[in-house]
Amino acid sequence: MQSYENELRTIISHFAIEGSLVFLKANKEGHINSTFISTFEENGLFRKYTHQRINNYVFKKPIEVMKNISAVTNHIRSKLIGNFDDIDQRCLRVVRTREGKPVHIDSEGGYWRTYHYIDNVRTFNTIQDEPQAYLLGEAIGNFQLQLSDFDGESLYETIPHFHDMGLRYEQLEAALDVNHNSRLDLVGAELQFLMQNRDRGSVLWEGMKEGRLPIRVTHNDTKINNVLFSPDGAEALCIIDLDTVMPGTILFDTGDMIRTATTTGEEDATDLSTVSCDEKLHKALIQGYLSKATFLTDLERSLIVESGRNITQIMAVRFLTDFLNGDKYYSTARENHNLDRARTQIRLMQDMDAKWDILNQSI
Ligand code: GN1
Ligand code: MG
Repeated sequence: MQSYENELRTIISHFAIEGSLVFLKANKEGHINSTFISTFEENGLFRKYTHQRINNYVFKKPIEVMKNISAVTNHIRSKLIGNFDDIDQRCLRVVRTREGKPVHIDSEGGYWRTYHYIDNVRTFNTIQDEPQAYLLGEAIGNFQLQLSDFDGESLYETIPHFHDMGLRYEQLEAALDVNHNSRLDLVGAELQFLMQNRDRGSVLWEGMKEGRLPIRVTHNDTKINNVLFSPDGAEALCIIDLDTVMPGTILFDTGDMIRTATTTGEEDATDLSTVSCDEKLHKALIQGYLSKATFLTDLERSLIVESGRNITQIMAVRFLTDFLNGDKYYSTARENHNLDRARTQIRLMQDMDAKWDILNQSI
């Protein structure tokens, strides 16, 4: 970060923040955007901010991303006002530029945004126990409930066809031709498994496109570490990473929460024996979710367990695709990082299949 620090300071100076910058550090969480945390001091008071360079390889229209986020956070805030006195712990707050814009464009054309940093919270990469799984489910259900009266039509589709399984398979097929560094040699079993499971994967996207599943406002990235908990872990306070808030089926959100909150291993574990779907966490998670998601249709309810397997599948396909493309999309920290990620997702799918009847008792 050293060499970059001066440029970063210039970028930050464009945002409407009072006081002087006293500390800056990089944050390595997240696979997509580059993130930095600053501390400002003003009259002896310290405040922290999150600065992110929006990845415009992934998000082609960063300004639309920020318009969505402003609209959605304003809506959620309106629900919190009068009910909580710590609203800034429970909803992201955008800091605009000194010209009043949600994004600053730097000299290289990079798109930057700033939020108030939400301090005194904890995140988890795996769930610790059933009460925590319940809290997480409740938080995702509550997020959807808060947005259930929001006009989804007014949102931009920040990544079109994001959860379109058919398209994701086409992208995988195209990546077979790229075959970066002959990586195909390493993925025979994974590819075979994913191809065998291709048809089953279309159920959510097609159900939505064909009008059987209602379109609602969805987060689309409800992985567990996008939920901020209180320091003691006893309360799920805030859902962050609103980049992919778009119209969609709520099953995309139940799916990603199941994928990330019921697994016993890390998303990039290299020891696959650590990866399994914990049926007790699964049940608690879904019960927590259902306690808030009172708006579901019968078909939505009946597909919740399938959604967990489905979103795990789409992530397996996407990670494998990026591996074959030479790691263009997700940040990686080691040679076979995306392959390791694809393998954990496949292992999780297989374990879900093995436990299918038990998992269906969670509803
Ligand atoms: C990416 O931004 P981050 O790291 O929360 C990805 C999600 C995946 C996730 C897998 C815009 O999310 O779709 O589920 O990685 N986001 C985008 O960990 O592609
Ligand atoms: Mg994200």
